[in-house]
Amino acid sequence: MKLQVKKAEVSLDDRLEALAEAADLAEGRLGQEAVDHARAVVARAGVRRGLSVEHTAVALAGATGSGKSSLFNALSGTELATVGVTRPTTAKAQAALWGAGGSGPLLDWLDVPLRHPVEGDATGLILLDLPDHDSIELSHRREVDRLVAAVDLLVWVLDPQKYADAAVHERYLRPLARHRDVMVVVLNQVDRLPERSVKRCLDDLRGLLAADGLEGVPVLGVSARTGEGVPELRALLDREVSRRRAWSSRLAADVAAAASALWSDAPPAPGRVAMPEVAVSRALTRALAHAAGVPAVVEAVAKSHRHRSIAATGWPVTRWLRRLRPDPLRRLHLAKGARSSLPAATAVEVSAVDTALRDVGAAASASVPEPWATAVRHAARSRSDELTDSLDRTVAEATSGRVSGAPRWWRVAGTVQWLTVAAMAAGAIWLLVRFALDYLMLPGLPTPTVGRAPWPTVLLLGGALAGVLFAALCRVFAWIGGRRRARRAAKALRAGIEQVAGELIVAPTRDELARYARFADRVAVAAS
Ligand SMILES: Nc1nc2c(ncn2[C@@H]2O[C@H](COP(=O)(O)OP(=O)(O)OP(=O)(O)O)[C@@H](O)[C@H]2O)c(=O)[nH]1
Ligand SMILES: [Mg+2]
Repeated sequence: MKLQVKKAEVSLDDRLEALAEAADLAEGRLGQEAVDHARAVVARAGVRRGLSVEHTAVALAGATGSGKSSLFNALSGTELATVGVTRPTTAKAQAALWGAGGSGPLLDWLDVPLRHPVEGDATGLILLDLPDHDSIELSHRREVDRLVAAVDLLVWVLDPQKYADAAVHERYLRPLARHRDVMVVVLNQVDRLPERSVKRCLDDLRGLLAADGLEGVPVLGVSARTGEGVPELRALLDREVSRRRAWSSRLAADVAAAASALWSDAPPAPGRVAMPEVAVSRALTRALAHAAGVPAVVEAVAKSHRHRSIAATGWPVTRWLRRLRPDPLRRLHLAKGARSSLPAATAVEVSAVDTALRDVGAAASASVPEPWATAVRHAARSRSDELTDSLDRTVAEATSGRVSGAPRWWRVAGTVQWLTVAAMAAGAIWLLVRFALDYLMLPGLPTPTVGRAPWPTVLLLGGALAGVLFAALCRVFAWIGGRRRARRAAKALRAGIEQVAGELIVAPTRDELARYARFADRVAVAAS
């Protein structure tokens, strides 16, 4: 994949900052080793740039007997390094310094106490003779690894017998593929090869290096014994040292390598990460609503309205019976903070929520590579244990106030009902008075009639009939009103549930996606 960020545009500072942020963003998402490595690179870079940038630390690294110490002596024109026949010979690194002034802290940091200023131009070259990387001594290998990770320029000293050894290619050269700008490979002991084989050997070595991802790395044939190729190598090193860029190229290569370790595959170009829209789906709202007992609550809202409507507008003769029954909504105990009497979500409801959560995670992570996709899926359910309480609270809030609030027509209808009772009572009393007078054989009162029906009878029966019929009419209105209230309650509940889902499910998912997008952007900048 081609990177959009051009090398020249991003400074080392910016890349280090990007790597540090990428490591922080990757914490807990990616392997801890890669995260720690990135942080170590940032820390090491911080130290190296604070030390002498006038000096370039060049290490001669290679297998035992390849001739590192011999080459060290040949390059420095000294006999400082011990060249031995017993293997391994060099146990501790030592340094030859061309222009020692100010190099102390750098060599302290490199932890190389053996230092030898040499005659010649004060170029700023610090040449290090390393122990053998393939040593039987663990301390040698440690010393090599430490310095290979820290120096500014690496010279790999190979020899005709062992230049193809897997050890150096697999352990060092291939992992350092990003460091090709700060690497030189020499084939030492070419004096031991017949002249016609030298070129073939060098070509073979170049082929192996290309397979390591190190195409274009300078490859020189030299002989520490005869001095062949040594001036060329020295000139190449002097050129690099005079540019005073090896230290920053090395750090840039470290940053790039650490960034690609954070991103196991090739990083995408910044801004290219497709961010899916995460929203509260209908399926999710429905699943949460069912789990929270919304259908039961909505039904109770309708029933409660009808219950109270009948209690207020029903036939007064029988409606007191209604008052003995509890309000269906109050019976659910939905008050805030209290434990409601709603039945707990069934297994089917719980698994429906689970499926809906998984769907949200799957949709959000579809275009995200692993292991970030797993992190996004986890984020979708990271707060799911808060769902039950939050939904209970939302249901309580959305239904509070729905038990009170009587429509004005209830009072009018109630008054009308009392008028029918009053008519009934008047008729009854009138009839009773008539009955009493009759019983006492007193002269009766005149009884006016409506058509042929006497008034007291009309009042009694008419009142009763009117009351019952009016109560029936009120029931129709109560039913309609109940339905309307239930609809309103359902809407409020849905809005509340959508809010809970937004807060507890969608927001953490979006946050994780944003974190991933920022990470991808930072890694691309660091790896550029
Ligand atoms: N013929 C030939 N022999 C060489 C050359 N360079 C080194 N040698 C010999 O190879 C042997 C090992 O050389 P050293 O310089 O000690 O090798 P080294 O890489 O420092 O070895 P360690 O310190 O054990 O890692 C010595 O006997 C050298 O004389 C060369 O260019 N040609
Ligand atoms: Mg040696």
